[in-house]
Amino acid sequence: MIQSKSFIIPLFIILTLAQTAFAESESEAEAIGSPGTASDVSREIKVTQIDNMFLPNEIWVTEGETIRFVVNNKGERQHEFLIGSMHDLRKAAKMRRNHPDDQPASIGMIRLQPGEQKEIIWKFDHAGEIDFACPLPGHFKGMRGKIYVEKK
Ligand SMILES: [Cu+2]
Repeated sequence: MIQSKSFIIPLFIILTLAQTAFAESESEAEAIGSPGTASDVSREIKVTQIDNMFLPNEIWVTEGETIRFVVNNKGERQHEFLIGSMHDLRKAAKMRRNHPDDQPASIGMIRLQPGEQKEIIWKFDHAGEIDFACPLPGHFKGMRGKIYVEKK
């Protein structure tokens, strides 16, 4: 009896911890929002890329808004625009450092050549702070920005 109890309790703790970890990663994914559809766009925001900075690098939106980001690369280098949690952005930056020849494609990411303009539509479901960056090697430190999602 005592033996089975001492087995069940640690198992319970492990399951609880696993559940908490899952819930956290799920809420983090939810918090950054998701790709939006053109028909839901409520506002357009222009973002300019230079070598190596975003203008603006602080953006305010309201919870529930779907934004069309019109991104212009006015620099002389290739840049990316990637929306995500700081954890995701760091991971992307590390990947690009380690595999510079890969052509990564992911949700919430666009890559622009000098002079190019591209769009990305994003829906902000939850209030909070979301990061964006250019994760390319040598750019990541300076090319960062924040999106503040304010409560409705
Ligand atoms: Cu860049």
